[in-house]
Amino acid sequence: MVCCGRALDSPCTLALLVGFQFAFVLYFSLGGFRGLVSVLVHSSEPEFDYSRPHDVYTNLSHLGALFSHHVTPTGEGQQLRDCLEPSPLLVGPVLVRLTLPPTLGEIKERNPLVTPGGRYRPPDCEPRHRTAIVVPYRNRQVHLRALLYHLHPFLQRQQIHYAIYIVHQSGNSTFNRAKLLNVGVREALRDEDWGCIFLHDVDLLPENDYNTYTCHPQHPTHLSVAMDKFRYRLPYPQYFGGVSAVTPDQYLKMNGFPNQYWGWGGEDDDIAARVRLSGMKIVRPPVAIGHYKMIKHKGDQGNEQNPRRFDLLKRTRINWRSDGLNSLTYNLLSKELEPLYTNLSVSIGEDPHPLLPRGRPLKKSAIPAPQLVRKSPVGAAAVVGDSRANKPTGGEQKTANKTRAVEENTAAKQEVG
Ligand code: UD2
Ligand code: MN
Repeated sequence: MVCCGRALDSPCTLALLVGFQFAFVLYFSLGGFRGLVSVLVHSSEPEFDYSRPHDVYTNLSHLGALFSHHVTPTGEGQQLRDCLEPSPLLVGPVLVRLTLPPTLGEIKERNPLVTPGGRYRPPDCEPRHRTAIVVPYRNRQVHLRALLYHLHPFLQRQQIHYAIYIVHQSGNSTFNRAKLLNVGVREALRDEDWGCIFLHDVDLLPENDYNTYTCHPQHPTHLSVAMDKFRYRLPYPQYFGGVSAVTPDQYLKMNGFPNQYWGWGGEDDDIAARVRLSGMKIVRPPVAIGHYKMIKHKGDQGNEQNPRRFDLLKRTRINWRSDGLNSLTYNLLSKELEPLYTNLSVSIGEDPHPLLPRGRPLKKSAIPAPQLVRKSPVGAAAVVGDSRANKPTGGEQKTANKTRAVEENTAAKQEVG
């Protein structure tokens, strides 16, 4: 330090100046303070460049070729190898098309391997995951087309066996998202022994295909952790809205979802509370992966804010065991295997506390008499207009048995609890 006490032109001062300059340049080239911290403290978060997204149909052309030449990749009768994990088809960030989605016919043309009901199995390997995507729905045709255009290729690149279920609330009564989800889970499990069930808003489009549509074996997963709507941050720690996933066992453990939330809001927080009350926790992908874009929209008629949601939330602790999968009632009006999705049209009854259009409660005398809804007996949903519900075909028998076992199991658990 002796030499530094001298005049400005001393070699030591010069060296110090050059040193500072170097440190300054380094600091900014590493992205300022944040960059410096991430270099010094090694971060386990993966990094993706969202400024250069891939087309969502990238890497799928070889599947189209397999289809058009009717080639079985490993030869007739030969067993397929297990699909690799992670899928070699993944690309990371994908472009989200928010406006003017193609027609359903055009989307089908781009997805030749999707079979009626919106189902898919990888043709060239044995899938490791079986996932049902359940979407609560009413009157959002443009959003639905955007979702189908985006989600089909997104899931095919993940090489999973999947199906998309649209649970359409028929009639004009107040929308009930959580109850529609309950219906979707139950009906999907009657179809097939799904290992994982996704609960998916129609207007949310995933931006990174490393966000795999699979379940954690022990805990419910919340996938939409970073949305453009919330500036790519989790709005609050218990947040469970948007896109989440459960295994059938996890779903049973939490007695499904509440049936009493009519109108907008609260049901997602109730579901999050159920996860905790039933002894599980919420798991999430890293923020860098769980990116979603939400198609901008106004509030829907018939889905006004639910003024009772805060009161209901105070009672989740008391209500969750009696309100849920074990108290679910509905009428399945129809089930159609559309080219890109399974359409479940369902009557789920009336809001017992309906609102006037501007969100004010109706006077009691003006409330219509409650619709008589048949309670679905354990193991057989009350189905109208679908004879297969009473008489399952051979193929359906296995999964129907599994559903029944699952439902009986719930009943048993309920008694113990
Ligand atoms: C938030 C949550 C959502 C849910 C909702 C409160 C996000 C990204 N999502 O969504 O998961 O908790 O708040 O209920 O934070 N829908 C129809 N037709 C209708 C009304 C609703 O199809 O008329 C469906 C559709 O799938 C939609 C979902 O219900 O995406 C949620 O409704 P929203 O989009 O109006 O509510 P939002 O965006 O505030
Ligand atoms: Mn929305």
